[in-house]
Amino acid sequence: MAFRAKADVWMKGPWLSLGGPRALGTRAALASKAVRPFEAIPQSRNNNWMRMLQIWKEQGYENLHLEMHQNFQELGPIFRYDIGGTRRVSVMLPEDVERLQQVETLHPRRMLLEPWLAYRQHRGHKCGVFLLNGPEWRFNRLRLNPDVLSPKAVQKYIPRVDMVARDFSQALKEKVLQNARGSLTLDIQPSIFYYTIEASNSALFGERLGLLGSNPSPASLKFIHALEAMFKSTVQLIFMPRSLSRWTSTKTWEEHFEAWDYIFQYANNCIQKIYQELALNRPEHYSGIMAELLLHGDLSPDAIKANAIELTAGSVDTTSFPLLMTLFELARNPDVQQALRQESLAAQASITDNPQRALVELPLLRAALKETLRLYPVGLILERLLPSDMVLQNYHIPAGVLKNFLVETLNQEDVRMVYRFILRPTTLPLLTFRAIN
Ligand code: 1CA
Repeated sequence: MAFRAKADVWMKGPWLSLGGPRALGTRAALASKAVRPFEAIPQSRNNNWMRMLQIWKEQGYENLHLEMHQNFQELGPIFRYDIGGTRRVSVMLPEDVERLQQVETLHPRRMLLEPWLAYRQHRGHKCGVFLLNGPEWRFNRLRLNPDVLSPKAVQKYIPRVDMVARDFSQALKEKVLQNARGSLTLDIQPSIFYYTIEASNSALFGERLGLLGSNPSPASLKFIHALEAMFKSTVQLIFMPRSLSRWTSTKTWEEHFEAWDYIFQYANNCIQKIYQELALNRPEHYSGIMAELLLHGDLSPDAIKANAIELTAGSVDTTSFPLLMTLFELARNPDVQQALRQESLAAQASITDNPQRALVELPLLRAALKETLRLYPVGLILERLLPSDMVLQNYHIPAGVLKNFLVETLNQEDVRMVYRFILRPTTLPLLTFRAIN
């Protein structure tokens, strides 16, 4: 069952009136009532042990998103449950998320991601921002911002991403034109993975891998498989205490470590090359995020490496699936596709002169990408450990470019999504790319 179809039902939930425009008034009315204790929050019926057994048996938890959805439908906009001895509360209304953000301190804390941490501890590697909490997180984050996330940094690497996007589009066009009917029907997923790896490698390390040609590189193929194995084993391990899983899931731990070993080896290889080149001479031009970080020297080489690994591993699936799903939605919503094409044709000249303008001159494309992320969120949950007690829903919560192509599909059915730490489509209908000018 598709996530989107489910989302439609959500919107019709009777309690959702709370989240409408009258939400503030409703909240004011609620505030006059006595705050109810934590224990009064509706509790998910799912049994902890049964869940662990099921994950162990099925080697995954592919329907987590559907279960969450069902819980919200049955229990309302807030519910609680226990996983591995930790009390958790799930909320989904924007007003509740807003209030959570308001109590956030300079040092927001997330749950520890045990399997990922265990790997790093065991191999003696440092953690990057994704796995850090507290002051250490802030220290790293503040030093990464200027070269990774700031608008100035983004402006610097956009031309590199733009170049890869143009090459990708060109390679696709050549394949389309080789065919007699001027169209190409394929499962585009593997090509998209190569595109995102190529783009990310270019922005991070200033190096082109040449993945857009006709022969896939064995190293990158292995890298993609390792990511897949890492995500799959993550889910098999996160819902069980380590003390238990080390006995019940030895093989899964082995697979998890083996997958990370390859991911680290792959990323290290990229990092080593840039170390050596920077040691030999200082580049005259901008040569990617990593070079900037190393030259600025605000973070230690080990910390830069830890964060570079997260960026390398974290930039593949998180960008590939949204792009894939955007193409799919455009294929089955031809009117929207037409409108996007008009927009990019109008902006073409300006963006060719100045790739940075893509960020401001394509508002419809931007909205389409955001809509894809709403329909098919890569990440299912955003979590925080509460820094202080608070009240939610009147319950007390204690501390703790694609141009010149037409994309078509025969498939109008929704796509089934599965949770493998990232939310991803199981299978995809064939897409047909047709040359239109
Ligand atoms: C973190 C760094 C890394 C790999 C990835 C890819 C998967 C991402 C990771 C990261 C961040 C957290 C995400 C996860 C998919 C689901 C998850 C977005 C970018 C969440 C957690 O080495 O949504 O709430």
